Amino acid sequence: MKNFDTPLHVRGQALFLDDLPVPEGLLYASALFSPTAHGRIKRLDTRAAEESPGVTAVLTFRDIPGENEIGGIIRDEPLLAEEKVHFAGQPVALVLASDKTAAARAAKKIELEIEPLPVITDPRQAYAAGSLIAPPRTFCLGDTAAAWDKCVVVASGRVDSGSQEHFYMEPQGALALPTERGGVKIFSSTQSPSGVQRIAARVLGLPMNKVEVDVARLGGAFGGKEDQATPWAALAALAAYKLHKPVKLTLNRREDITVTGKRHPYSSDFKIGVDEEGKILAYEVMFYQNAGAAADLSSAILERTLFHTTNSYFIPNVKATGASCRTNLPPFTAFRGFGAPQAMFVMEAAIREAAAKLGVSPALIQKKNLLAEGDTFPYGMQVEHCRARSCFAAGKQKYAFDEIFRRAAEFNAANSTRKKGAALMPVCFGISFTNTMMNQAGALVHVYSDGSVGVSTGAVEMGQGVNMKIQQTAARIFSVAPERIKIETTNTTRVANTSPTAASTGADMNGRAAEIACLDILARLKKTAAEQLQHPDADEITIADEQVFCRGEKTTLTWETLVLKAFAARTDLSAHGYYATPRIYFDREKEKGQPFAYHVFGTAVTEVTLDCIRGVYEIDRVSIVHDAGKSLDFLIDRGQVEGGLLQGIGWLTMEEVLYTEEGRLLTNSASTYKFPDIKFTPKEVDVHFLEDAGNPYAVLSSKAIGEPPFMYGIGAYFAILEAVKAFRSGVDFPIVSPLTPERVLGYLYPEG
Ligand code: LUZ
Ligand code: MOS
Repeated sequence: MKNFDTPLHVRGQALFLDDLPVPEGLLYASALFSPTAHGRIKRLDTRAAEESPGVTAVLTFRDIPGENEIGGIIRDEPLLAEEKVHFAGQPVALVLASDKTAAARAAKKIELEIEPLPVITDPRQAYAAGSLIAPPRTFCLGDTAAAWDKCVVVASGRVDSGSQEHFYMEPQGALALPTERGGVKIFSSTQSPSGVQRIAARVLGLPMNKVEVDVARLGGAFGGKEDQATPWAALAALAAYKLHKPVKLTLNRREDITVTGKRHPYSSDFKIGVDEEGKILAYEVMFYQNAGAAADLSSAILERTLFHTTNSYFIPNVKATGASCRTNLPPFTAFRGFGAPQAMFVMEAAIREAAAKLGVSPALIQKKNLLAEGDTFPYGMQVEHCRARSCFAAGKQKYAFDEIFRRAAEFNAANSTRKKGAALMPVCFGISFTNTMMNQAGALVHVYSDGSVGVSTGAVEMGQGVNMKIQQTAARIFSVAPERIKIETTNTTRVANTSPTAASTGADMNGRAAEIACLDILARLKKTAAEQLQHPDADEITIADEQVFCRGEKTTLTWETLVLKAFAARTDLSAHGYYATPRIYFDREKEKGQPFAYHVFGTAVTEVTLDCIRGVYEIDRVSIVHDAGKSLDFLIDRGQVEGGLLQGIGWLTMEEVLYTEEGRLLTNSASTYKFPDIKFTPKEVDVHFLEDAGNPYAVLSSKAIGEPPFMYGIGAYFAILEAVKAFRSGVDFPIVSPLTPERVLGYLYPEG
């Protein structure tokens, strides 16, 4: 099956926010952003802007009828700045004009005077100053203090991982229409329609039923639109509500990069102890998360960091502490992996330190400590249906890991200016929102009298193919052609109180909700069929390929005639489905529980070649064994694995987000912020899906796919580092990402 959106994308026919037909009287919005990272607003004069040609109005926090507060988890973020600004890029005022240029021009005429205050950009500095989003949290297993004595090697170190720009193709934006009786309808490029609805209602002082949010599709999101699509939607809604006019607010690329949050930079300290066989006996880690100026999702992201402290390994004694540190940078936010990649990067760095000290290969320690069935995570959950070892074993067999390392060593012995490096990267990622409450989903299914089907769920299509998977699910339940199933836009009036499409759970949970609704209708149809066929037992009716069977025998009824008969017999052909992930819970007092429905496993091996004169590197090959359960669609899942991998490689190698000490972003365009392009892509990517891998905890035995593959990219960092060490041994390199060619060159020639 091909993704039904693909032909639209290729022809340019897919409608994104900026492609929606423009309503009569549309006003364009342009925001004024704080140029200063921290300061007190001394003067805000909008008169010149108001008199600028084409301008209808200029709005500030004083125009907000409800609460000037958009914080989701912690209420610490105003929509529009009041007395103070906390980061460069914070919205201060909104200009509405008859065209985009007039709005942008007028925004520049707003007079804003800010008295600067001290700026903190470093999380350790914020921590030392006591500037925290929430109290630090600690996850413990066993007793690390008692374990160090039993270790033959104890290594410690510091790891710094950088930020990452989402660079979704479609920038942030929203279109808001005033509706009858003082409501608003918002078209938003958001992963979280209900989140937008809730916050816009709060800002406008309206009940949620007066705010409707509709989402057709997003041009990418990667977590960047989980929380941070909300301000733009709320601002557009504010203007539409105040001015009784349709309003469109879209950020241009430079604005988007500058003012929106990105992946959290982390700085971490670790200590690891192993025995003579390479068994990890103890691991301690302290994570300093750079949260930026407001909480946003930082505490949830830190929680996922703690959950993924030990990645795919069992370690009997663990102590992991995380602190979310408030700085004066734009609030960092969700990004594919949601804090887990940062934790796994530290774990892998620690393994390398221990391996070097013990005089063994990192692969030996990795293999020795892989999770096995029933092992306990530091958060108390026992691993079930564990596939850490089967993925590793399948990879070892299929890709001959030992051979890869041997060939690299051989190459390095024979070449002096080019070096090869290789690294293994096992991944174990927990599936479910770490906040148990969020693990629920709804669906609304209509079968129309002609046999066509409309399915609405809370899932947002952002290019990841969730609509395909839901279409596939409905088609399989009804046993009809997929073309009969239309996936509707995501709309808060059809499916309410939805969780964001995030945490890789979009298809798992919304697919299940759709499945439940479809099964409901199917049962009614079977009952009708039994009546029509004068057969006593509806359980003996089946539908296969649009044909109705009774006790396995073909009947005169088809899908279409059955639906028509059911309609004539006054049968309800609509159903609402609801799904709440079973079994999960988490006790935040004890920091123990069963937060995840299940885990996704896999192993990657990455091979690179380094040019030791220039510091540039090529990724030769990445070979992956991935556990996708019974994939709903191998093409889509393969695309997710390849895309996640490349995004992960980009995070740790070339993508560098740089701020000045004053908290101003330097890398604010594609000319200064480099992300992987087609030429940087590994020359070969081999994805092997683990065979015979079902999964009882997601729709039709599948597994979540979105985030786990991102972390295979971590292998590239350590493969490059291996190549560096082959050229320049005996030097202790700081583990800092991204490992840009510039940084590699510094490692190759430390003397300068
Ligand atoms: N979003 C969220 C997420 O709100 N909670 C999560 O646990 C999560 N995990 C991954 C990605 N987004
Ligand atoms: Mo996400 S990082 O699943 O919005």
